[in-house]
Amino acid sequence: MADQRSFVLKNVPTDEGDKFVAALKDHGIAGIQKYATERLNAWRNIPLDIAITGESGAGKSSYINAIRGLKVGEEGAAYTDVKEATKEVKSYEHPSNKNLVFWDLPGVGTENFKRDEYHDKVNLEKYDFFLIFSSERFSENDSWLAKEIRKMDKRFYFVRTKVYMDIFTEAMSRANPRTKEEILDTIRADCLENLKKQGIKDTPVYLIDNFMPHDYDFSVLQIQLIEDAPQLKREVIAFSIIGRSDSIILQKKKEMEKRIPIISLASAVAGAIPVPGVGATVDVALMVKESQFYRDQFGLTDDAIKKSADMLGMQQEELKKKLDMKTFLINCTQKGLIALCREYVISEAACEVVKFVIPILGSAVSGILSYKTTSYCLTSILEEMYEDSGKINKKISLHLAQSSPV
Ligand SMILES: Nc1nc2c(ncn2[C@@H]2O[C@H](COP(=O)(O)OP(=O)(O)OP(=O)(O)O)[C@@H](O)[C@H]2O)c(=O)[nH]1
Ligand SMILES: [Mg+2]
Repeated sequence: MADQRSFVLKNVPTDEGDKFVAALKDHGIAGIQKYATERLNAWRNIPLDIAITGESGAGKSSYINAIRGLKVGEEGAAYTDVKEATKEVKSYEHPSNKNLVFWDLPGVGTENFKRDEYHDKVNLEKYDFFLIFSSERFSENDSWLAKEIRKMDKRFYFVRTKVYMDIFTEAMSRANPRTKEEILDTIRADCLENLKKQGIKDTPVYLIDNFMPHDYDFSVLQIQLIEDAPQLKREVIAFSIIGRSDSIILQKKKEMEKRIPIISLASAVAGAIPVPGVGATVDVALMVKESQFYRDQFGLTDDAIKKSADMLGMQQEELKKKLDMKTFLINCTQKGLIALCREYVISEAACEVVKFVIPILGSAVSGILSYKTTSYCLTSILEEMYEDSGKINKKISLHLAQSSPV
């Protein structure tokens, strides 16, 4: 039995295999289950502190509200104003992950936060990562901040806000307004040029508007945060961000795909529910939990669908029907998933696995079949939900493009 399990562990396509073998050796099957659950939830316990800094009025607090989906006046929203608003450092936990913390810093260079006191007053040392915000022309305070962060050997991105206003103002003020792309190119080139003058050449610049999170570089910025973080921190951001853009859901899908081998492995060695008709058992409870996680991540829960439908001025059911969403046909209960597993087990792909391994392995085949079954099932559900989420994105983008005045 132990040999068979080791065989399964060594032959599954995951770099987590050795850790599972160690857990099995030390604590038996219970060790495997425990390790899998801990590994799947590890991202929830990794702290990541992101400082939002820049001059007063740049839109720092508004950005925090935008990523948390809140408006000033709603419970938990950051206070913003047309005059200096944030007078002390305040932290905002991400609604879906309390360890991902955005720190709303007061503006640099004001009477209350003079530049030479700023570093100590806001304790710049304590953050993992910085976003420097600016809303107009690149300022001396911006370059001072960039250099200060560099001195600590930490990373930052430069974020230019209120770009919708720039485009709007251009249309109002010029006889021959430049195109949206020309204006954005000009702003970007100016920021990069100014950073270069400070000897900073490799810092990305993102152009956003806090009130249009579906547009400009808003979601590109969130994706970049994920890509630049090390694996576990990457999971923290990918699974915490709320976003409807294609790039965000793709990033989420990529991170969720990496979890499938872990779950399949746990299912192969410790699955207890038999798939009728074959000698495979699966950990269906783990699969149910994971498919609910997908639904949550892709904005396909009832609440999330309602929000999207409201935005589009539709009823939930109308939206599901119009987009021909398949997700809701998947029955993510224990019974529903077992039926889906069975579909795989009687498919040709599974027969191939059986034919190939039975002569060599004898009864170890059940572990492999369980692994493949779980993996197939989760991959199909993930794919289906990803597609449905993409359909909603497309519909919303179209709707926003049609209702934008510029
Ligand atoms: N049009 C537009 N207005 C914005 C944007 N971001 C912020 N604002 C407005 O700009 C003003 C200042 O925004 P805040 O978010 O309070 O700026 P802050 O950087 O937090 O300022 P301090 O707290 O004083 O440091 C508010 O009136 C916001 O509504 C944006 O992207 N577009
Ligand atoms: Mg503020």
